[in-house]
Amino acid sequence: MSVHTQRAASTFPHPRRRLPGLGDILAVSTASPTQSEFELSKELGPIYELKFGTQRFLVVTSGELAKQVNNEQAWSKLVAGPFLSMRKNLTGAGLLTAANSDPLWGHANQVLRPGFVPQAMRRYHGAMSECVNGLSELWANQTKSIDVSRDMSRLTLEVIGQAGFGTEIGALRPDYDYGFTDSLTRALTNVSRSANDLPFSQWIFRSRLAQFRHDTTELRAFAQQVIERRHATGERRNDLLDMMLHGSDALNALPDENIADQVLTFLAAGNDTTAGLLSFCFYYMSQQPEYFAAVRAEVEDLCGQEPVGFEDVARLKLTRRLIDETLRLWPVAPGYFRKATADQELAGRSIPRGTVVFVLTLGVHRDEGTWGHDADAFDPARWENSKPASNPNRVYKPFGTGPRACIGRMFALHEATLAVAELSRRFTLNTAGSSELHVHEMLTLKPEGFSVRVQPVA
Ligand code: MNH
Repeated sequence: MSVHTQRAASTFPHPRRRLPGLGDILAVSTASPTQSEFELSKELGPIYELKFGTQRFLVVTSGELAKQVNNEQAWSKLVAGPFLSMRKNLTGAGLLTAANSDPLWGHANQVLRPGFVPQAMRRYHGAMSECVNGLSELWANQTKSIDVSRDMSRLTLEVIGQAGFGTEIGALRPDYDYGFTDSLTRALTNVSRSANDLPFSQWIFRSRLAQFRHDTTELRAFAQQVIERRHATGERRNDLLDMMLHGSDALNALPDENIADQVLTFLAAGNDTTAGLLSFCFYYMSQQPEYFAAVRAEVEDLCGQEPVGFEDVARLKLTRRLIDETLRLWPVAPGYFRKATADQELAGRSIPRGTVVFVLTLGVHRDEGTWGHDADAFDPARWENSKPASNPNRVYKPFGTGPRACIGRMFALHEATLAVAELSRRFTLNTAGSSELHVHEMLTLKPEGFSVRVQPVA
């Protein structure tokens, strides 16, 4: 076979400057891969090919194509790219990074599922409320401007620590040093950047590698400590850690070494995602402060002067629309990998079984063919008459799709709705200085350098 016919097999568009052997490393930014993939789709169309070394996959950004790839009959989740790097370097075979065929996935899914059903949120509501109040107290005494993303990470870390593992982390103490939240952010940033790295680049960036080792050691030590403390006290609690350590009548406990992987997975998958969601939501609200007044009115209408209770959260419709619309424009987990389980046609070309596709949610959620000409506009009202699940083509997928979709969806939405409601009740956030949105990519997305002044409600 000649070189020429091998080349002809690639019938999908791809970036122009493709380096022999290395592929598309010049076309996709290491610091912000998914944002540059979105830009590439404007040039190359709704389906194109990327190649990094020996990895090759298609990027899909239209609702039409996403709909096909979401079909469980012919496609399934693949652990690839940064998720593979995360499995190797951080979380092992945790729920997020275990292969579909790994028996540990099925076992952990069965053990943990009851911890995430809607009724389970009732158990976490108290801790969530307390943490939100803790942040309110901090803000009430704050005279300087605050970095929203960093404070949201403190909130979400304390929530998962207390609600999930019965561990008080202290992230909302006034003198908190951001040590652990920053380690987590750095570790994930590193996982994200190393995904498209060349094999030898870790030797070039030795200091980065040393920092990464330090961060992962700290994170793992935390996970181990959480487990050992519970072992030592023998305490039984109705939380995620208890489920993993003890299983149930019908299910064995998870293997001890896998429990640490799961604790790290919850931190890695659940912390900066929810923090990013809250930060983006507050960003849009700060651009149109009447949203603060609207949320305030909704909460007062429903709860008067009482705290937002467990049942109230599901009734905060306007607040929830702000969150749904935020996740449309900034799906903080900006895409997911799928693998074809059968030969088929895609976009008019034949593709073999095994073809890998990255569904770029960031693109699909802004596809004009799906959302109309104002696809780029923040407009919570678009959710008034349609539920997120019944959107055109059913391609609104901030939490992924199929059996491997986000297990923490309810947890995140409950926490975020409660936090937006309670914080808006007490404060309006005004952007201090520039209000341009800069987005940091760390596997997940979050606003960078978004600082505000908190203005207490009179
Ligand atoms: Mn979460 C999987 C997005 C909050 C725990 N999560 C996923 C996937 C997306 C996702 C997308 C699917 C990834 C893939 O297909 O490869 N998650 C989010 C978003 C938020 C979020 C946008 C917040 C907003 N996630 C949370 C929280 C937790 C959590 C909170 C835990 C407390 N997520 C997970 C786990 C998985 C996952 C665990 C893997 C599920 C599985 O494969 O079985």
